Amino acid sequence: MSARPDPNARVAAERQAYYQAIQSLHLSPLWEQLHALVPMQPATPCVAAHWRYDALRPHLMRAGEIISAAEAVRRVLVLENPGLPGLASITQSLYAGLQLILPGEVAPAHRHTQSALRFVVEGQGAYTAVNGERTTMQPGDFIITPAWTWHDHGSDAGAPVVWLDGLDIPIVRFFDAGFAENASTASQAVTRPEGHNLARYGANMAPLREASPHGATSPIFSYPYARSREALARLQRDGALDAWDGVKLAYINPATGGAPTPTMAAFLQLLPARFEGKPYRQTDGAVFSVVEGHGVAILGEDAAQQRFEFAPRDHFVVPSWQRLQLQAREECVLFSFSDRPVQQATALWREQRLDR
Ligand code: GTQ
Repeated sequence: MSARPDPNARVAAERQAYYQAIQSLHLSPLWEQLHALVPMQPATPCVAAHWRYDALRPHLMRAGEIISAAEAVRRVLVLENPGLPGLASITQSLYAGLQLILPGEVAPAHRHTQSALRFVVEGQGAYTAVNGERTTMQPGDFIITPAWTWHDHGSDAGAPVVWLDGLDIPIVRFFDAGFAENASTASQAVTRPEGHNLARYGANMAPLREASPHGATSPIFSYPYARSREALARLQRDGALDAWDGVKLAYINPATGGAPTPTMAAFLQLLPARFEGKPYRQTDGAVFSVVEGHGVAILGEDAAQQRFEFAPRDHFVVPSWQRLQLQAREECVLFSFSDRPVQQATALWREQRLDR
């Protein structure tokens, strides 16, 4: 056979030589990567994952034996997305972890430009201090730490306390805008009695002659579970049921009506017993913390479908644009958070509510 030069091979070789020639000038050809850079729909490396509390709890308690809160500064097991190894991220934009405080411990005061939220998972009687005021934690309480505010955690409780930490660490890393400082004392001075904050901002009222203390972040730093839970129960009694969400409310910054932090939105929802939610997808990947009840989260579809049978205190993550359907065996309450305010501020957020 005569060796005819293959025109395709010749072109390919010519292009490879060209790519090599421009590489040293830090130039690269867009046409080789356009489809990946501008995808037809979100193509995230983040995967769906489920952390069962029963399986994880012994390891978290073991952490309490091998290191103190004082030495660890924050004794946390990071919920790391299996698709994002080494990045300490649960989605591309968000960090989540479970923090343990034992009786008598203090997680020392510091501040950072990352915003944080807490959702109390187990135990009661630990506290978080923000801005000279402490809030005592009860299971299901939603607590925020505004960016650049001094905060320390501690416990006068008789038993371990565990909460979910949600932070915008990957967003701040993306913008290279991270600053942090350690305080000179482990516990900040308490200058206001507990509940002062809620009296000033938590009754749909506000002080007359002062601006909201944390700018774009909610002036309320603790949203007690009892109140949020009662609102959901009342709406359920009134029949205000959504076919996709059950009864779902968003936590708000009362000064703006928007999300409680500039980067993270948070939600609480009730699924009545035997609820079979319709499927939906949203561009904000979401982290769920199960408060009450057993149910199933059905993610994806067809061969790629995954079923997470969840129980109280379990956590799971739903990646961006992944189909999700929620089913409740008994009455369930779910907390969730996402980067929705960032996506809305940048006009990126989308959702699709599907019929089947
Ligand atoms: O409580 O300040 O899970 O700074 C990670 C980083 C918690 C906190 C985390 C933090 C904190």
